[in-house]
Amino acid sequence: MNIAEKIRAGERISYDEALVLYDYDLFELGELADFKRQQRHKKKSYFNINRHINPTNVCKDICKFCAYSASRKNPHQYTMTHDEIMHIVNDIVQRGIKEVHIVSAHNPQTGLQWYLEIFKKIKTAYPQLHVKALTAAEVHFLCEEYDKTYDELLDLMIENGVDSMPGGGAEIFDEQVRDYICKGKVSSSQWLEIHQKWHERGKMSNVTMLFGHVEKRRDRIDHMMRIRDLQDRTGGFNAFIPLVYQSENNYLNIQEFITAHEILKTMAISRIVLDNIANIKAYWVTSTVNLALVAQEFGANDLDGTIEKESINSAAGAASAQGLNLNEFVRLIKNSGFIPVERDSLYNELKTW
Ligand code: V47
Repeated sequence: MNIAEKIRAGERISYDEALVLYDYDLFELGELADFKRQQRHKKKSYFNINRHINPTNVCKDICKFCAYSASRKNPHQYTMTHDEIMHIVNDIVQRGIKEVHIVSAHNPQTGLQWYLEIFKKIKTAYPQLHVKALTAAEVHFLCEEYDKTYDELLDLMIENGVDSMPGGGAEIFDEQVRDYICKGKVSSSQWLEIHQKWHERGKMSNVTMLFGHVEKRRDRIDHMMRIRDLQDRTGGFNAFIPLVYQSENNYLNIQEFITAHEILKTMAISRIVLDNIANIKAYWVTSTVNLALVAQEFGANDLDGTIEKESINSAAGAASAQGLNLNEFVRLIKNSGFIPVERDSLYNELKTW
């Protein structure tokens, strides 16, 4: 059987075979990825109505790709008070938003309670609002800073009302690349250990991959393989999210940008390799909306959400400082030939638009 036959027969492909897929013609690869997508989701494309909040940009870490952190190229330092955060949350709940995605920089000045108590305040006021918060990178930072074990911190997150964990901070798991782009932050094995422990508590999370910088194709496949291994053991990942590197205002200094062709190939391969993760997210913030719409034909079945406001990727050049209008979002999905299905944060279907 050749690789394409194996994929159509539902057989798992190896690291070497996944690497060979990059040499396939883009449209042949797209057809294979679409075959896998349609087996699970037919023509449905998921989205949710969500809001991102990034409460502080003060950061102890020094990731080269980051334009958001005030310790890098961003001179505008800020840290929100809980009242400021609650003001946003009060407003979004009134407007029907169902998920709040809270991710911060690693701020050593606020104390642990500033990070945790806000979840309790939100959950007490709005038990039905899904709180997706704290990346594994933040978890690791807080544990080091405040002398907690991962187990202790994850339990505190649950006690305070965190429902699921976002997939940030995974970057690229290859240790050499990781050392170059974000030395000193949570290591690959620590990132995976934190998510494993979270899944063992019966909780779900996402996983990202930052690509299009110095990594090679083999590093992306290695990243996917490490994710597939953990997912085999826990089943706790809801979605895989390939994040396209944004080049502005940071210290990575990449001269040659990744092509749309390579982005689509990577999306398609992730759909094929990650046979145990139901959802592949085309995150329009970093891919552009147009390419995310095309990616629906290359394996992606999820377009994240309306977002409203986003600070991390937009600091590096993404057009996401403001989110997308809901009706416009729905119209775009429909016009691209897919069925817009609003989902909740755990991928239960809420409404077909
Ligand atoms: O971890 C930072 C990335 C991530 C840049 O779980 C950059 O549903 C591109 O993880 N270019 C945070 N990316 C965002 C994130 C996320 C986003 C949407 C949904 C979910 C989810 C998670 O942003 C960081 C980092 O990998 N990032 N700088 C940059 N220059």
